[in-house]
Amino acid sequence: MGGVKAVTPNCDLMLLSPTLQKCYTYLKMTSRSFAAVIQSLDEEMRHAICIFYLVLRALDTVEDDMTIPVDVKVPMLKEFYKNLTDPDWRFMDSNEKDKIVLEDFPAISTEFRNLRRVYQHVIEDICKKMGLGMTVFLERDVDSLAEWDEYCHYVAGLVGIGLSRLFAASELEDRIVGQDLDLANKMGIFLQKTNIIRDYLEDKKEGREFWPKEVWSKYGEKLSDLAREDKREDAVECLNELISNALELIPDCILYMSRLKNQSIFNFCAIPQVMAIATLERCFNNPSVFTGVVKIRKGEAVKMMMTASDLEKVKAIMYHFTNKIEQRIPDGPNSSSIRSICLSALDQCQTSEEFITSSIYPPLYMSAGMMLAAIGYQYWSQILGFYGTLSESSS
Ligand code: IN0
Repeated sequence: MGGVKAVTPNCDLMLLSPTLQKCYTYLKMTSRSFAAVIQSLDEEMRHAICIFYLVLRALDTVEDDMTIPVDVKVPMLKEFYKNLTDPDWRFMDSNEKDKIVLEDFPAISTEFRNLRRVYQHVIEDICKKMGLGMTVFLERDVDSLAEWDEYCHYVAGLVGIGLSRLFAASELEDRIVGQDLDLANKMGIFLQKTNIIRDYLEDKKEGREFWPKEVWSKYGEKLSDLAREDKREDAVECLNELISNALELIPDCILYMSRLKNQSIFNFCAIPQVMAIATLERCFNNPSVFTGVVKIRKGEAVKMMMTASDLEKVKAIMYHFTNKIEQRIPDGPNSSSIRSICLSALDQCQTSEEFITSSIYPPLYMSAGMMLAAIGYQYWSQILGFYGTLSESSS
């Protein structure tokens, strides 16, 4: 039951220093379900990634805060990495939901300085590059697809690069994992493109635009036009084109994951990836993206987290959702290019019979009972406890 072990934290919080305990408390407050996945990482990696996650969350909270004037925000982002070595730096003027990580940044920076030097170097370097990169897009829109990749590189690709260097530095993974920066970057870009696609409406409400103009300008005068009722058909065509752009990354993400040897690192990487493909499948050809929130159901999410425990199973999940997309491609100007992208992804997801989707994804009416019988109530209650806050909107 690799999947079950995967989400069962195996560290005793009470044994940690008070500041580290605070860090794990903030982790749970900010990342909800993902905190359990971080806590189940092997000892060697766990604290470094917890701190990395919180530092990134702090940086992201500054970037997101529309109440900070741009002339204040730009130097704050550029110099953010310096806060890691300043025991006193904190920021009390944020109104964002995760402001706690800025208000009690000294707890995080204290634990940062307790990490091994190699880990500190990686985290500091990524912070420096990300802070600088974020400022580029405060003053510039995402126009071309190349710029879409560039923006996603700054906010998520760099995370993939940093994580991969941490994995390699821990020696739990081969050096190649920390050296192949292109693949590490793509892991992050895949997650971020999925977020941007899913969050169209939420970002629109907050006056933020992350869909690339090169694509949406084919379907409307302004990006916000895509939310208009009379534009639904164009909007969905645009949505599908962006989803197919994200799907192009699947083969490289699989290649990245195929290099991972450590079970806890594999789970940590695979869980967000399978969530992303499920989210893309939900969004594909779905006009609800322009009218409300599209999220995967809690039951579905839990099932995937438990299943994403080895490469064959991850491939089977990817196959399952890409196949569902492929079956739903509507006729239109992009249908043949979307189809060929799906087919290349499906090709990379070929796996042995025993893992094909019908066994991983039995019909809904059977799955609950089968899963309960298979793994027992004890595990379910534990996992559902951790993931109890996931996607309240459904299931
Ligand atoms: C992440 C990534 C993440 C995890 C594992 C490997 C990665 C490789 C490359 C890039 C990112 C990788 O995963 C988290 C997942 C997460 O936070 N999920 C949320 C759900 C949600 O929709 O927000 C949850 O509460 O479960 C992630 O999304 N990001 C992230 C941030 C820091 C770190 Cl250390 C790892 C954010 C982002 C922007 C995609 C990089």
